[in-house]
Amino acid sequence: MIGHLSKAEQAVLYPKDRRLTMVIKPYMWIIFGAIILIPLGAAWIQYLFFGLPPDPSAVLVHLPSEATPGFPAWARLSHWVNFLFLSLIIRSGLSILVDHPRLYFNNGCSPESEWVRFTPIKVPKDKMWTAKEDARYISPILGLPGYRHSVGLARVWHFLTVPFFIINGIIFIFFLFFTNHWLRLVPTSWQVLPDAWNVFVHYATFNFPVEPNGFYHYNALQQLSYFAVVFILAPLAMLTGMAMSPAIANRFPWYPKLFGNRQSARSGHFMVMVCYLVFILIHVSLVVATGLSRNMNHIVMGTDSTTSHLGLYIGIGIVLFVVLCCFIALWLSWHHPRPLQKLQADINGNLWRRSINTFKPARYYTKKDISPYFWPNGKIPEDSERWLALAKNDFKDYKLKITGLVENPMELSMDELKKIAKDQNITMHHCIQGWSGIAEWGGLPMSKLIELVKPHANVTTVAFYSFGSGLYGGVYYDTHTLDNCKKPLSLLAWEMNYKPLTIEHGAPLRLRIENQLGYKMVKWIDYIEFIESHKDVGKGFGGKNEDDEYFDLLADT
Ligand SMILES: Nc1nc2c(c(=O)[nH]1)N[C@H]1C(S)=C(S)[C@@H](COP(=O)(O)O)O[C@H]1N2
Ligand SMILES: [Mo]
Repeated sequence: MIGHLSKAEQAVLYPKDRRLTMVIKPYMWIIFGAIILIPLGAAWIQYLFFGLPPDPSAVLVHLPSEATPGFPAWARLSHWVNFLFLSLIIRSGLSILVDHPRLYFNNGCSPESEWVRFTPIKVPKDKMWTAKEDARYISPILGLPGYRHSVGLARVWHFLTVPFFIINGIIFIFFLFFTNHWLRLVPTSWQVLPDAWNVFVHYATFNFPVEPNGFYHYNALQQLSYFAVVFILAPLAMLTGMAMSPAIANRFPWYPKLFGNRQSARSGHFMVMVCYLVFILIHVSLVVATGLSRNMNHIVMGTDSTTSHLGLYIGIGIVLFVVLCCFIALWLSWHHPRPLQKLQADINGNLWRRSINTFKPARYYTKKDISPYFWPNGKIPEDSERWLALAKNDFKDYKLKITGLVENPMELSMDELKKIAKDQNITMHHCIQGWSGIAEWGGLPMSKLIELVKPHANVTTVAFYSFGSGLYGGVYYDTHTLDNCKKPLSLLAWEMNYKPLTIEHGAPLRLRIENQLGYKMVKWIDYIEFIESHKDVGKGFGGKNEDDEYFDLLADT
């Protein structure tokens, strides 16, 4: 599959160590154990000491008689469309997850504070260990596009699918309430709760309840589960997903707090996925166990035939089609990544440019929020003779060059930069890989620099070039819209957590643009260039990671 890639790319994407594990902290085993064992235990106690409760499926008080039986075409169609989209979303989500294979409940992502890790590696304490090194391999059978550090393309699939998944959901809910089909899905009486419990006691103790014909009725537990998948899981997936956006979190910092914090939102997003998987597993098992052919006639053909196998055959065809789609997605990812990246930019990049990217980051965090740990990323420019020489002398000879389409090109030493102005912000950093951290940053507001150099009227973009190189070699750089550079909190930082910026975090100078993801914040800055379009530099996609790793593009303006 990846045979056409260069040796350097293969070394990153297909490393020697491809072990995947799952190490869960004991306290989380206890919580998960309790969630599973308490209801099971209660069901068994009730069964053993008080006997089996009556089977409510025989009575069905909660299903009003006016509900039309069967599955209209829109319900069947959206069911299968949903299956396709969920396959793509979950598989790409797994690829994103293993790019930072740890989940936490704290913003700072300190090593060993994770409640689960999917890597056998403990973060070494005696050397620099970057988040990129920490990324894990996932088989393309599970992940889309799979392999290692393919988060750019995984995001392309995740975000290409999400709008259509949402539209499909909206269409489904629209039809649901415009017909009386909703009566089948939405409980109309609280009686559904005790009934669902009674059904659960039956299942849990292997006294299988009377199976209502799903064409006419669901049992109470079934109805509650379907209701929860549509009206609880799907919205939770979207809301926790949004809590991970830097543009949203740094403009409305209260928002991720609805879920605890940014990392518990990420953990929640993962748990929603687990709930979907558990639901799919039980749903499919029961569809098979309670009359596969008949059930498939319901959801494929919309008929209640017990003799025909047509629904089953077509259903198998649909499943094979979804598998084929997953293969095509994989093939496209590895053979035609660029058009995918552009398509995603055309759809979401434009959508976001007009919506969340207009948000102005706000000052919100205080000293006590500063994370005790901050993951480092990127390659220290040890292969740059110029940077090494400057570092040796503590950057006393460093001069920041500002060139391009400006009235006043400049070369400024650190002392000169510091004399212009200084601003300090405490903000949350969002790495595309999934980790975050809160830190104080001190430095020159980009807006002040822009005032000094006076860009020409045709400038739309500012490019920042590093002394360091990218993952596959070549100068690391990234671009930002002039508009984003002028936003409050956009800084050329020489200070982190009230101390001079360390080598690890980008000395002598690094960028902070707080509505953007981490990879856009160039460290070890060499020079700055004001340009007409990001297409004029590098390979023309707006940054080193955009060029080489298909990270999110800035939308064309
Ligand atoms: N020159 C350079 N700058 C870079 C990178 C890099 O690889 N090279 N990585 C980026 C990424 S992906 C992130 S998340 C942040 C990390 O900043 P930190 O090391 O201070 O946490 O730096 C960004 N700036
Ligand atoms: Mo990052």
